[in-house]
Amino acid sequence: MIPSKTALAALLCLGLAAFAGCAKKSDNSAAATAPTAKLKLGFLVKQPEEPWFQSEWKGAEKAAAKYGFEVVQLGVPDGEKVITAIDNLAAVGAKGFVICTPDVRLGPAIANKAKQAGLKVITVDDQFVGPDGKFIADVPYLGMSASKIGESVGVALAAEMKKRTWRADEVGVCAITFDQLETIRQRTTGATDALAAAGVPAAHVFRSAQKTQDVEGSFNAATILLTQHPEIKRWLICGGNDTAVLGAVRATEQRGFGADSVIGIGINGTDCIDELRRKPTGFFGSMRVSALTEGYLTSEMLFHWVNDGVAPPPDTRTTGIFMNRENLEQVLRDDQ
Ligand code: FCA
Repeated sequence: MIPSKTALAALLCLGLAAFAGCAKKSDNSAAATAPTAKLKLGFLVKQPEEPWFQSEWKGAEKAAAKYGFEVVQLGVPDGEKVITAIDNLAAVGAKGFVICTPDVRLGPAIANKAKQAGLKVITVDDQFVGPDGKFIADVPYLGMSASKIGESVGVALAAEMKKRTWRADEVGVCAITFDQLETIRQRTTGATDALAAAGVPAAHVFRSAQKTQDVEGSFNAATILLTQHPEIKRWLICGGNDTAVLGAVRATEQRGFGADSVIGIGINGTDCIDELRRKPTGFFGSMRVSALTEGYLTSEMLFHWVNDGVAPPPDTRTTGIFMNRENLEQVLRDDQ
């Protein structure tokens, strides 16, 4: 079940209360015995209900176990929660945090707040944007090679289209967009560019924006397209992540399209595992990127920065591999 925002807030408070209690205890014992309180580092994510972010947290825990720090995992679905989380991290003596922000335009406020509180910041997935609309380059970032991964979605869609002997001029492309997030814009553009290169006419590429980055948001965006284009009998679906494609596939099913007339390929490879374990659906596969590795690497970089004074590289990119019903279990075994 997806926890409500109120429930998340309550959890956050509970977590922090427990946390403040721990910090107090160890302060007392530190005075009496040895200064062995563990270093605390935060890992803040915009959508804690999304398996992608839960996998990043797992990766962060792996790094914490290796280097002996404590990772404080907090869900920050809006700006207010981010600010409260930073205050609380500072209050318990944390030294830094990794964040996937709920809104990239909060970047300058988050960076300032962290600086005032003496916390180091690394961004993961969604890069901070300044008031001039440009990325804030002096906050280290780690994320997907978005255009390349999008392009490989388009190439894989075209390959499956050809395998099924569908003609490039008969298919419709349903591209679920979320252009306010640059990494997502690059992914969907990469996919549609590759489809154009494979011969799909521009007039058959339909883009529809999600209002929210979840299954419901893309279901609604896709339903608009399907209503507008009853002439299309075979659909290729792409989007910024798995949930974008899942929602669109559900929308096609509601209109009577099955696995034989839809090819949907997502990105992440974390939010589609149950789907790929089911009998074939229009959700054909996903470009799997290792969220575990992203969580691990960003936490490791933060640890070295705080502990050893080694600043992280400004921009680190990850790549993906194609995952479908055939290689799913093997890919999952290889990424643990
Ligand atoms: C964005 C998306 C996530 C994930 C991440 C790498 O934050 O919303 O689903 O794809 O980039």
